[in-house]
Amino acid sequence: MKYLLALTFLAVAVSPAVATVAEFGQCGGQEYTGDTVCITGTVCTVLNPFFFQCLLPSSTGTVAPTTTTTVGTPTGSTTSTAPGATTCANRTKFKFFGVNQSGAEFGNNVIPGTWGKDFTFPAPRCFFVGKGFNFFRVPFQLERMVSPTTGLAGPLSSAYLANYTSTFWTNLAGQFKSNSRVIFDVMNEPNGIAATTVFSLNQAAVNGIRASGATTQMILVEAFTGAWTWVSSGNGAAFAGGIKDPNNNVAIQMHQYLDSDGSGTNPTCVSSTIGAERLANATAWLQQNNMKGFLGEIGAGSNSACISAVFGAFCQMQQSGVWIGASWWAAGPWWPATYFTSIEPPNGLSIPQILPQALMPFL
Ligand SMILES: *[C@@H]1O[C@H](CO)[C@@H](O)[C@H](O)[C@H]1NC(C)=O
Ligand SMILES: *[C@@H]1O[C@H](CO)[C@@H](O)[C@H](O)[C@H]1NC(C)=O
Ligand SMILES: *[C@@H]1O[C@H](CO)[C@@H](O)[C@H](O)[C@H]1NC(C)=O
Ligand SMILES: CC(=O)N[C@H]1CO[C@H](CO)[C@@H](O)[C@@H]1O
Repeated sequence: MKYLLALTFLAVAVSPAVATVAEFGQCGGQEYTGDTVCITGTVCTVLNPFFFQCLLPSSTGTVAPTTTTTVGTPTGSTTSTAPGATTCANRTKFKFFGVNQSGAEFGNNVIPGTWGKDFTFPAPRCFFVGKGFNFFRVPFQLERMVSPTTGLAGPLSSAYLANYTSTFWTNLAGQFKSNSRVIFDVMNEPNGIAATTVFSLNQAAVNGIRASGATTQMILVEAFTGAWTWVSSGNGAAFAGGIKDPNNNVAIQMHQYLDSDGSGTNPTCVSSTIGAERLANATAWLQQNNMKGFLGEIGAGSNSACISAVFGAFCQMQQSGVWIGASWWAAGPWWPATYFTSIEPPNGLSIPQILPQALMPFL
């Protein structure tokens, strides 16, 4: 079992330097203001109104005009010939949008484990901040933070905590309780516990966090199962009463993968519409119960069905008004180069296609 914290960075404007754009780099699209000249051998290719990309000439797609960075039609009135869902009308942007940063929770069968061998601390990623993302979900291992021999009430491991804080929060001021860039994420996917018990444990965590003096930050509560079975699993009934928070700043975190069993282990998506379909029930539940949702994990393969499915999921979320944020699974330096949902720069498999085509349109 793992406790998770997540934090947000304020987005920092990055002025693009004048340079040629590398293969797979962005070279145009709606609201894009960066460089438009592709590196020799590649051409600026229109993938959708939001994203033109430097690709080898053999790639399919329309070559972008060389003199403009504003080609593309406004959201909602498109006449684009791009295939599949590429526009999303009448949406409200997420308050928080980012990635999962894995590493400190790795090696969970070796406690406490050795830094650099069993686990690591991912460095902050300007790559994402520069693109406009503002949220990082940072998992850690509970048994490393609090030794099993002293139990939950024992002291925090100062070495683990120090690396956690120094690696991620060097530039963030103060203690957690006064740090407005922190969001508490109570526990990742609590599994094998009755939904009503999970609800009670989350309520206890919220009570404890507020009692510590941390009254300003948002708290995300989770249960096990994906959004698609939020209601049918009994979580909906257990959480319908609502977590009581004196500061009224709790959202419900759910996860959703788009492969056949919803585990996020297969790069094949069920269909190009499975994202919106799997979220529909949870979206309706949030609306009916007047609650806010946060999609803490979503990931899928880099193929056209998955790209459309992820686009459709985010479109529904932003049109619904009840989802305040999302984070892509996953970044972190220890994912193998072949990991199909990796968005770790520079070569993560999600960077060339899903990032520009299904994530960045929703920034
Ligand atoms: C946009 O969505 C809001 C909320 O659902 C709705 O009230 C409004 O009429 C919509 N506007 C358009 C142009 O569809
Ligand atoms: C913290 O990081 C240092 C390297 O910066 C490493 O030597 C040490 O083992 C780490 N400790 C823990 C508990 O992660
Ligand atoms: C969600 O699905 C359940 C069945 O699993 C159904 O009973 C319920 O009506 C659905 N809720 C909404 C809001 O669609
Ligand atoms: C698909 C996937 O690997 N999901 C993982 C997300 O991260 C949590 C831990 O933070 C794992 O439990 C999930 O399996």
